[in-house]
Amino acid sequence: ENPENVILTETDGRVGVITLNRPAALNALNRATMHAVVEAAEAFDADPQIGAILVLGSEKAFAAGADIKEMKDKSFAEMYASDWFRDWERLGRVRTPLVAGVTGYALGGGCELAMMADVLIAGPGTRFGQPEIQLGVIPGMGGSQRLTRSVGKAKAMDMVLTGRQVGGEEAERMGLVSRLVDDEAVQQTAREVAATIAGFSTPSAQKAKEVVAAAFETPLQQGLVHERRVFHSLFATQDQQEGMDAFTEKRPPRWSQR
Ligand code: CO8
Repeated sequence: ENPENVILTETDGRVGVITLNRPAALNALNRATMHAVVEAAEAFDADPQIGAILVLGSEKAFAAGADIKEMKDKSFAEMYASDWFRDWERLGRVRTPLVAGVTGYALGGGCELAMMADVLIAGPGTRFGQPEIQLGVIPGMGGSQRLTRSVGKAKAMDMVLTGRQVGGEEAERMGLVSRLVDDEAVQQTAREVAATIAGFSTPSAQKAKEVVAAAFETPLQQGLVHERRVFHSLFATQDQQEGMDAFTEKRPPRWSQR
């Protein structure tokens, strides 16, 4: 396996696409892959031509977790000193909206990576799970926190304590999935959703992501004030003028985007 190829990147219009590419390991997230995903996402985030980032896996596996073989013989001291998984915090700081097209297994770190997306598209055949308890550990890339915030205690405890896999339909009912489509349509739909987002004004898409994400971090009153201030700030952009002029003139807007 060539560490250069653990992911594939391409641009599709204004969408930056990251495809996990370790088919023989069901896209298990080893350090090289984690690093490559984070670097690619940051590069797209810095690129003014990109308005959304799309993360895809393969038909069989979005990602079957952190790489168990890479971790298995590590000591506590090694895990602690290297702060294993800390790189993912950088993905959380990416301002460009992140869409995931999740097909096949999304287990452990794969489920956690999917939950880092702002919009998650899945199909009935997608399988979400936090099976770490079956390995004598617990989720380590945000599973206990992001899953609980998105589906509540009852479902999160069930998944984290039993390791039970949840299919796409149940996951959608639980609130884990933004849109459930046919399995064969997941990647294409995710591409279209990313293209839609990338077609809007970049400042408003980034600010929309920022304020929704803030709802998980802040008390309501503070979040409402933050939203209002960010809303006000968009009146400093050309795109606000253009969007509202276009509506009034009954024509499509021409975004300056960035
Ligand atoms: N890591 C490494 N290799 C993997 C992983 C993984 N997570 N998942 C699959 N593979 C490998 C298999 O070992 C196999 O390799 P080989 O051909 O060399 O034997 C290859 O991928 C194909 O897999 P299978 O033959 O097992 O395929 P099946 O279709 O039979 O089964 C499953 C698919 C059900 C997805 C099965 O592979 C499986 O159960 N995988 C592991 C799922 C799992 O437990 N994931 C959680 C990992 S732990 C984690 O993500 C977070 C840990 C947090 C630790 C906190 C530290 C701070």
